[in-house]
Amino acid sequence: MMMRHRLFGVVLAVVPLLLLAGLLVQQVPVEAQTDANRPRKFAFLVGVKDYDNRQMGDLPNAERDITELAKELRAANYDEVIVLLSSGNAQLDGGRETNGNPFRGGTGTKDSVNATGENCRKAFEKLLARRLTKKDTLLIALAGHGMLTKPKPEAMDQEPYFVPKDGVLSDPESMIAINDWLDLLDKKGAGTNMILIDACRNDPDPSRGRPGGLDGNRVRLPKDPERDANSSGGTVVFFACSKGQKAYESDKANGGIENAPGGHGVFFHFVLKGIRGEAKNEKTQKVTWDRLVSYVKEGVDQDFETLVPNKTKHVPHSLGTLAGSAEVIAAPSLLPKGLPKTLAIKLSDTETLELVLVDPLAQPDRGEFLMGSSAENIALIKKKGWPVQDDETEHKVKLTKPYYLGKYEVTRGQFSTFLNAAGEKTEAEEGDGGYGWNDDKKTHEKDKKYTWKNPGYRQEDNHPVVLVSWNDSKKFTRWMAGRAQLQQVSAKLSGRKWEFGLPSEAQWEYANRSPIQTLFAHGDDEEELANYGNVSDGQFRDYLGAKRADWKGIQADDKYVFTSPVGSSHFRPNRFGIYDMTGNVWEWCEDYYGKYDDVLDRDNPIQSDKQLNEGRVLRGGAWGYGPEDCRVAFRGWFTPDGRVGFGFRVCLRLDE
Ligand SMILES: [Ca+2]
Ligand SMILES: [Ca+2]
Repeated sequence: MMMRHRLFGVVLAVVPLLLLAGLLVQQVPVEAQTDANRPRKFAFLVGVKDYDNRQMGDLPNAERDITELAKELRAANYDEVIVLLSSGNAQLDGGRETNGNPFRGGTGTKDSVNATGENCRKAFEKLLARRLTKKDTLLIALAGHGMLTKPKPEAMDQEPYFVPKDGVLSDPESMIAINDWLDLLDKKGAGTNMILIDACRNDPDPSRGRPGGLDGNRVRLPKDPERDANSSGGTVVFFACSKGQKAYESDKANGGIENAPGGHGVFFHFVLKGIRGEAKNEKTQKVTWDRLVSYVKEGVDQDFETLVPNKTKHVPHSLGTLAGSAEVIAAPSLLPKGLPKTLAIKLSDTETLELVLVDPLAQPDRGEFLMGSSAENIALIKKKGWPVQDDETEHKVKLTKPYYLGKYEVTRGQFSTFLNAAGEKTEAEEGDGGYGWNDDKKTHEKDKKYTWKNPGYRQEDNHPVVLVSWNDSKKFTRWMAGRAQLQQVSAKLSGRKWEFGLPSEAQWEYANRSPIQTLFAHGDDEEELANYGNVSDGQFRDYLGAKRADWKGIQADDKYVFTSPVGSSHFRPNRFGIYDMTGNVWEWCEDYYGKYDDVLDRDNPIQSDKQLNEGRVLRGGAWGYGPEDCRVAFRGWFTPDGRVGFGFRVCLRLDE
């Protein structure tokens, strides 16, 4: 366990300190084209999560509904996407503050995070002042509370309102009058106006004694123009529920993205799934309004009980029809294209290697993340009294291709299957052994007797293989490729090109971090590591006895002194369902070790050029290492012939 200084420390010291300023990747927004004859697409989206008026309950998922919708529309090249929110909810953007602006980039948009009534009205008027034409499309989405004015003797006097962040229920002027906006759309709107409203999650003022909030029964659509065969467009509204009903949110609603954090309104969950491809016409690759409406209605009807048990189902209500087949979104391509979530490659009659799909583009951060250690994390590292490394410069990385990572570290049983089948030996076996554990001295030492068969501590076949060099692990992945080919893995991957190897450092870090920017994959508390991975822990401390003066680790007991079986039930998997990325054994990565700045400005970075030396990257820490080395950004390295307590996990890379 004292290897760090010996193996990593010396050469780390010669890595020059990188200058952060030079590494920031500038993202230049793409200017929208301004061809006057081209049909344009606009979106106006409002999500209110926190209300100034405490009388109105917060709606935890209303903003997420809107921000996720905004991402999809931008990805589909809407010309302008205007977003108003009630807060700069940092969690919506991969957990990072972005100067109060939850989006970076996009197409010529500026978001306000302040969805007050005045801001909403001003932004809406400004949009309508842009001389929308008959060819243009405008999509409006409102997620928050809604209300009807107090019932009067003449029931038709009730007016429907959307409640902005600062809405005062007794003052209709402070709110957004849906019918006024429809009048405006009639005069100055686009040719096609599509409106999604989920503003009936509950009545904001329960004392008023009315069930449900806003529904479609008081909405006055613009008069349907006389239509001929060539006409198109119109104005349509789609409400989350029907009269008197309550709409619900669900933490299980993920908008169609597996493992997405948080939840959605049930209505927007299906809207998102629909525009992410579920409601598309396979032939035209478009999601039209009509298809979306029927998809959402059907989805809510079928899955409501699963998403919201023991509540009364709500029925989405659509008003109006569009002439022609107006599209909401064209060519949605965000859901994984038929890629299986897991793959299993048989190595022998008894050994199978399981892989888990990591599809960055299908994640909420769309594959964009900050690799390395933030200033905030460095401050935390210092506060904990751990050494600050100079090779973790924070930088933006974008992963655009799906990949499969081993669900577990490669086991001893799997590795011996390979050696037997391929007639291979490891470098330690052929050469002068490797570093193993001396139980008497309670330290690692180099000796000919140490190989993967004998690391100096007891291992079963389901433990991770150790004392394999980078070269050994590459041989294993080449053999795996042959096995996968025989098992026709290409057919399972829709004929896409693939290759087997080790994960790149970026792929490794993304799979263990997204969308979290904390020190560890689970958070910042090192003692919690005992639930996520096998590290140097209280049990190891006690085992060391007299040697414990040198000990570094967590006080908690993680149940294992040396390696643990892969995927042990003591440890939880990470967000992608992958086990032991933190701790157990160090994992070789494909990259040469070096400065990060050689791979900047590249999507899907991988350091394939030698920098300092032959060293290859190792990640994740191990059973004998303290929490400072098991951080998600920590980078170890060793020469490719190194055989120490290192193991690996395989990666199947797809080329698109
Ligand atoms: Ca341990
Ligand atoms: Ca590991």
